[in-house]
Amino acid sequence: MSQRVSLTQYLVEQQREHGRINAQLRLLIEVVARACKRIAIQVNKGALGDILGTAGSENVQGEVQKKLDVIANEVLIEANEWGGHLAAMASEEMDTIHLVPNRYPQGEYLLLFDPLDGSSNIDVNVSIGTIFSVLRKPDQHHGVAEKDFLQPGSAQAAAGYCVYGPQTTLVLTVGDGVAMFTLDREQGAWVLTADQVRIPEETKEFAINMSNMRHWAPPVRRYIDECLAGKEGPRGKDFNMRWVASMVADVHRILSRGGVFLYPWDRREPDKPGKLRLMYEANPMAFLVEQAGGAATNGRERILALAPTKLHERVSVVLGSRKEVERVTGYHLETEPAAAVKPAA
Ligand code: AHM
Ligand code: MG
Repeated sequence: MSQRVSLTQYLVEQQREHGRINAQLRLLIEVVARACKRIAIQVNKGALGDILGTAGSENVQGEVQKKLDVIANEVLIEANEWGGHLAAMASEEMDTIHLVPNRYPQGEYLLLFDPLDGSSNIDVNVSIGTIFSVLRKPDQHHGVAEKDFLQPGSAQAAAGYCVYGPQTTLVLTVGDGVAMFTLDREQGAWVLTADQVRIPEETKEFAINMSNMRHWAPPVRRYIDECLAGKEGPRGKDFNMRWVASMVADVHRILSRGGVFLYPWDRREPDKPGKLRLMYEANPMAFLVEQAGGAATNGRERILALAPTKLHERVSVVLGSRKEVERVTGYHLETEPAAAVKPAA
């Protein structure tokens, strides 16, 4: 049997041999991975634990919080407060940033997360996940303010997600390609099971919530219509469709076998640029996808190049196999800007 590489060994090598990360970032990633293990244990309890159903509260986006949203958020905060690697955290489930308490040393990093992505799937036993993004604290002053988080995705020091599915898998980039680690439950260890993951350039599989079709902008409608036309249509091939309604699971499939994922702006809420959040959903996924040779845009511009203006800012998302993303983006660029992608709101 070939030698197993643990997450710790992978990170030590990234630090020692490639000089990609420092000790604080290594600790940060290990702590996030440990928190994901704890969340996985809660997820697996299902109806046997007190984790299903709603928490009776709403988050800053006005969405009803599930018990597991709240539990996962608390697990990530508790795990990350005391290690000395962080200055502050931000989460989908918290209105404002969470500063590391004064009693602990302040680190040089900022952590953002969607503690439990795909919340609508919790109670129906479908894959869900945790998404995270790591930024460096700008060092011009001592404290941390929300504006310190408003850095473009290209500034991320690391990003990843953990998918709680048939297997529990942690997917990570520190800017040196994408590595996947599977949780060995008997050992309680993350084991490297894929490295330098590549997304095929072309695909025959798309992911979009088709029920919103009547609300889409023309470029999205055109792209999907052409896919649906199959062999007889302009694409000359049949396409398959998948939609898990957990971005982690849809992106995981795309990293594993290719495909394109779209959550575009649509006319249901015309003043919002999209459903997904830039800082802790689109940016980390875009970093991973680009590191795997794919592409990610908001329909017009590279997601990683967008300058955020708000912590909970929303964005249109098109990501996955490079040639498909280029095609969708090209269709948008051919149309009037206002009809294609709404500006940040
Ligand atoms: P969440 O973070 O509140 O769970 O919402 C994000 C999720 C994504 O994981 C998924 O791609 C999308 O919302 C599904 O939306 P829809 O309900 O329109 O299918
Ligand atoms: Mg989410």
